[in-house]
Amino acid sequence: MGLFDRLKERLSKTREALTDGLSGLFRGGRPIDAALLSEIEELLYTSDLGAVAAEITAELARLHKRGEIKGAEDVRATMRSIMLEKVRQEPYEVDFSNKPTVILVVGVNGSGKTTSIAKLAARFKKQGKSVLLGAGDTFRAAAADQLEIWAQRNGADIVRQKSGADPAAVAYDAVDAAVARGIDVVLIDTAGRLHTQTNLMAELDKIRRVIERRLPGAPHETWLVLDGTNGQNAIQQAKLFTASVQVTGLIVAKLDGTARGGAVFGIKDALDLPVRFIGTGEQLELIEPFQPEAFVDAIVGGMQ
Ligand SMILES: Nc1nc2c(ncn2[C@@H]2O[C@H](COP(=O)(O)OP(=O)(O)OP(=O)(O)O)[C@@H](O)[C@H]2O)c(=O)[nH]1
Ligand SMILES: [Mg+2]
Repeated sequence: MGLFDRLKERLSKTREALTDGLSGLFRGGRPIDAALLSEIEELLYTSDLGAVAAEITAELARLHKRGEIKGAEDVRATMRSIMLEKVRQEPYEVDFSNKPTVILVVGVNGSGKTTSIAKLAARFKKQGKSVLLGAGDTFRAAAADQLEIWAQRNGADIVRQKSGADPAAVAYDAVDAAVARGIDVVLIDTAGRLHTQTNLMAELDKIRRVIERRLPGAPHETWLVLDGTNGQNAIQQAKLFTASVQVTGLIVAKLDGTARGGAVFGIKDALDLPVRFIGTGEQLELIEPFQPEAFVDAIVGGMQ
């Protein structure tokens, strides 16, 4: 299966909710009028596309007045262009020019940090990079164990300490080991935390400072992992999180399964941060760079 087909397949629930709903509304050659437009708006809301619903409906009404909306295909094309506008961002490739490139991964509890790190490790390995994982979640012993299993499976190195150790010390050791071993990429896991836990937020700051002390300029990226199934809640948490931690990009996990693909639109609307990767399942290979066009096409179908 090609990468785009896989993305389509993983996001099929979101797409089907939308496109099946749309064909349902147009069944029987129903004319386009105010009632139909408001049903389209409703459909967007029920398909978890509330973040683009108002804009799409306003644009449809405007085009309809000018006689430019003839049927479902025109509606879909309008949806596509507004969705694209919403998620547009500069093309991006991970910059591996720093050796090691240090990536710190943060987020609230259970958002998908450790899983995303394992997936990224597998991905970077496949790209020929040597990878070292820093088990900075020393809060739960199980977290480092989980990471160690992933590391073994991926052929990555891991630096861990006993549970309860200072996460900043683990981060320091990880970067130190990566420098000594000539490793390309260091991914540093952290324990889940809420923005209200002041001491834990300060701990993130300490982790950053200690990494920077060992390797000036590092961490080169700090990625905030959001749980795509958490909707408004995830957005609210992310706003508060990014107010106290310097984040360079987002990973939106768990876009598969339920019809939650639309979460990305709300996230892009609310946060002025690029989405770097999306997680579309529990398996190791189910992480993809976020590419606006492919993403929108997977949700609403491509140009015909
Ligand atoms: N369906 C699906 N599940 C995911 C995805 N990413 C992570 N998960 C699941 O989400 C749950 C939490 O993932 P973790 O990676 O442990 O989350 P975490 O942020 O490290 O959690 P804490 O360390 O406890 O804060 C696990 O059951 C994962 O399998 C994804 O893209 N899709
Ligand atoms: Mg974790």
